[in-house]
Amino acid sequence: MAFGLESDVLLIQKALSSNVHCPERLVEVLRSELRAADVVVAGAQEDRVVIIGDYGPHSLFVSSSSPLGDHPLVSYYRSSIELANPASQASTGRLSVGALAKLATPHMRLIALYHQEQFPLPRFPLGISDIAAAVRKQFIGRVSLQDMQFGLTAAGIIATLDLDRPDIIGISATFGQYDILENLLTRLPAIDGYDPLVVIGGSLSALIADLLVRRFPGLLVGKGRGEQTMKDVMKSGIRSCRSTRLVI
Ligand code: B12
Repeated sequence: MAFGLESDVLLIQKALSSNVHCPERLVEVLRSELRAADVVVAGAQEDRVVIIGDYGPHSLFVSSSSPLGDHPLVSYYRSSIELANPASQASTGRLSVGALAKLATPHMRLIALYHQEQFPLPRFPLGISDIAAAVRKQFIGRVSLQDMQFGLTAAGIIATLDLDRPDIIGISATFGQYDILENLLTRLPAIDGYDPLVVIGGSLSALIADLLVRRFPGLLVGKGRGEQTMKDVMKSGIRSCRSTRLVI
């Protein structure tokens, strides 16, 4: 079969299940294994779709659960997608260049802070996990996560931001984490030629929102549930607010 379609679909399905917690790594694996440039992983953990935009003259679509024709991503982009086999979980087809770009950008990085000295026990980063799932279900842009509990320092976070340059940064701050937040927000403007939209949320941010926007001009502070806020931020097209001070 052209391009070993069956074996490529198997490879994608295997990679989907072994990288279920890390869509970023899944993209890397598929880029290297399939020698493809346009690889997009969309949707939340339980219902992902892999799209290989440059699969020969076509695109290749593989869903982790439902038949592609029933997947909400396909309904959302219905005027931009044509599938050869919508009743299956894998199909070749076509996707417009505009839709592919909309699925891949902007890039939002969500960061959960951690202070071992303040709270040494492990915590599930529920705030950023919920926000990531909600944003991923919107099928606009991509989301990556960083949890400081995996041994990251503030300097390490700044270094990866410098490398990855996400368009939007969301930081979740709770009790006892002001010093790390301050550390990050003070270092961020020192990254040369980088002006992301920075949104802060979580219980501590809500409590000190006014102080934060006075101290760090250009910051957006979300005082409520972050799911809708970050979905709106993704859709809004706002990519920098250096001159604003906003609490929403
Ligand atoms: C469960 C819980 C815990 C669990 C955590 C379990 C886990 N995550 O694995 C445990 C028992 C470990 C815990 C510990 C502590 N907790 Co506690 N905890 C809670 C509780 C009851 C729920 C938090 C939760 O998980 N919510 C569900 C998730 C999905 O929501 P969320 O994290 O709040 O995130 C939402 C929003 O905040 C917002 N958001 C979050 N991040 C971001 C980022 C952006 C960019 C945006 C826009 C929005 C946003 O959107 C999210 C989704 O809707 C809250 C009270 C409450 N009802 O909220 C207290 C609460 C968070 N805890 C509190 C405290 C004080 C503590 C401790 C200091 C207690 C202690 N003395 O040891 C420690 C500190 C932990 C730490 N700093 O690491 C305070 C924090 C006060 C403050 N000013 O920050 C709270 C608010 C209780 C209170 N009213 O006093 N806690």
